[in-house]
Amino acid sequence: AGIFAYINFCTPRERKYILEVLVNGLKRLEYRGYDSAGMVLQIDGGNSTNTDNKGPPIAVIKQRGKVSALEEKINSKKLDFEFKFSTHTGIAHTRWATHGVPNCVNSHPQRSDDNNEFVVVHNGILTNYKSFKTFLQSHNYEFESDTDTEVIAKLIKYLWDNRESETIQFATLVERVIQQLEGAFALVFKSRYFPGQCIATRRGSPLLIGVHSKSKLSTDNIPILYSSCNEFLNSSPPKQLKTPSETQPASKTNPDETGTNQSMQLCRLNSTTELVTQNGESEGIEFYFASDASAIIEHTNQVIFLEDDDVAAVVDGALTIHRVKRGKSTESTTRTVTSLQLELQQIMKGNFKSFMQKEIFEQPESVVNTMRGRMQWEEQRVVLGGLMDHIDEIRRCRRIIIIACGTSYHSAIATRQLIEEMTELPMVELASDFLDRETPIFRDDVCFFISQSGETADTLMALHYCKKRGSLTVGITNTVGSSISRITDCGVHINAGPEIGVASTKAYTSQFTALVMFALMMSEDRFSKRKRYLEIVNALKELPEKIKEVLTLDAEIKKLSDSLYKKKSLLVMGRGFNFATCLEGALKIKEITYMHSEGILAGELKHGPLALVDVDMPILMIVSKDNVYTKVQNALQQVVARHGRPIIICENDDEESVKYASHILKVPHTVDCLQGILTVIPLQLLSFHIAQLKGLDVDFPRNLAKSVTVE
Ligand code: UD2
Ligand code: MG
Repeated sequence: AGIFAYINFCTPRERKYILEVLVNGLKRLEYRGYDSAGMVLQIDGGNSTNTDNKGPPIAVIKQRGKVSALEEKINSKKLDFEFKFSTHTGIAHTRWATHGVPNCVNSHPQRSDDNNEFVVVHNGILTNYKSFKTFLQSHNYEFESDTDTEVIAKLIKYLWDNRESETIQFATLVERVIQQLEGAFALVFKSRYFPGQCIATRRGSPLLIGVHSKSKLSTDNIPILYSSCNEFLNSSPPKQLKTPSETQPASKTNPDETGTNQSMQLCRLNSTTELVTQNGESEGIEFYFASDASAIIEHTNQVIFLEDDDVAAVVDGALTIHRVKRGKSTESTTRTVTSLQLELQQIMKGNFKSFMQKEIFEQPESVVNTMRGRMQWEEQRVVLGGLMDHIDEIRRCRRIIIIACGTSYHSAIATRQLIEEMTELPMVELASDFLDRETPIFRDDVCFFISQSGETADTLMALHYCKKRGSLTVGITNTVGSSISRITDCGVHINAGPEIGVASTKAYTSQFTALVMFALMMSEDRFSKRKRYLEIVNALKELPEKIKEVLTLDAEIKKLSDSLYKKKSLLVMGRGFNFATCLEGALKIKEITYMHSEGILAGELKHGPLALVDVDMPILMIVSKDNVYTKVQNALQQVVARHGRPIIICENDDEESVKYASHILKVPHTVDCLQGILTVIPLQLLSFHIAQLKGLDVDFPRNLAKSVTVE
């Protein structure tokens, strides 16, 4: 998803121009993937007579599909495109559904009510919106969408409706809102009550501000304004917001810090804490808010990166940064205006050669998003909300049958051993073969269907087949509102974000992670599995950092691909927890490099594949320090005895395996059942670099489609 906002203050701009800037901003973010788009615009310059006393009216325009479809919709409206705004705030958004299907009403901006009193755009996922929804509904706030985001728009209106003072500031309302939110967000707000203002904030999702002005800026260091909001939190209802699941009770705040009216005073703007132009005026200043630098760079290279829980306010062309409380003394008390350097531009789309490469490098974040709100680290618990209502039934079942195709099938292979260990139940099936065999299915079976798109034809047919036979059906998909997500009885959205490259990468590691979480959830109250359970929970916590470490192998892998890209074949060998990596690695190579590649179970070597081994045959072996380490060493010896000189992916401290390698790729150690996530990434990178060297289109390999919706 993407956010782009544009504010021109005392800089006359035609509506046409403003629209162009907003649409263009969204187009720069298109590469992130989305399924719908929307924006909020001012209807006039604020001079109209307000029939409803709510401030100048604003328009929310939304459309399912491409940004260009939104553009068409706007152009078809009867708007005066030549109208000149001296000051205007426009906010635009591309959405990727995480709550509710992609449609107009679920798109952003979300609004507080029919009059658009408050509107908001949101990137990220809230994990505690449900209790607020119930709370607000009980106070007669009517919801129109299925999104988590709508709660934010309603909540800010609730706080406004219950304000203690007429002079309350927009930024203060936003501060109060975010104190109630859990999960990840980047937010930009606009309100009819605060014309000419725009408030932005973030936690866990990126957001930056670009500034463009004719004259020099007043400062390069914007001091943060601290406002202790204790006054609000300690006050009695209805101002105090309580919900059934309130996790941060107001009493937590230190009473010493309570100062009456302090918040109001501290929040007041003064010229030393504002970013304006040097002549002390804000005339001729323009601001851009975006979730990604690539949308801003064409307008300005002067940017401010917001930190978690910063609230940035543009009021009458002046920018201020607010925080509720001063943090540790080591925390910076200013935000710096920095110049976007080439270095930074390197992390932008322009410098990723393809979606696939971008998605490979996204994996430290995408696995976090898969775990967000579900791994409760402090309690060492796993809560897959989508399975809660059915987990007992799943625990009681006779068999678990996991059905999938391609990469999704490999994620099932990768986690089968753990699921087996924790539940003593599963089987894994290829959807097409499962159907060909007309596999017997019964009412006491639980059938899982894994698919990134949620539309994979064979998997979908297997789902219908199992449903008809009365089994419980569970989906694991990346696409909210997809057929599999809708038709299954329950399931897990992996929340990896849109995957555009045809060769699946981040969806694989997120499916893997989700299935591991499922195995944990199944065994959470089994005393005999407790130690193992905790070991895995702790490893999941460290996983994102370890993925980052693996990604630093990129340059080395690029070099390695130089020696491989002219070869005809690559054998990938391993066993146990790494077997799935062999299959998935070989699939990546086949898919995008068109080179023959085969994933070989090392235990099968003697039964045939060994005949392929000689001094010329490229071989890659995966070795981990797990229960099959000695057996893999044996296989390695057999390969070496036939003059094979394998490339070896092993753990950092493996001194033994490296002796026989032509090339070594060392990855960090994690718990055995997660090692496959760390070992598959070098193979994703390898296939990417080989395809690059061969001059192939990595994102759109020949003969393949992103979602296989035909049998
Ligand atoms: C929900 C929200 C999530 C977050 C969280 C906070 C949605 C879609 N998700 O996530 O964003 O706010 O609550 O607690 O609103 N389902 C299927 N088949 C599938 C996948 C999912 O039936 O293939 C069902 C699932 O059983 C559940 C619903 O869809 O009823 C949402 O699934 P989820 O995994 O997004 O659920 P959860 O609780 O993690
Ligand atoms: Mg969302």
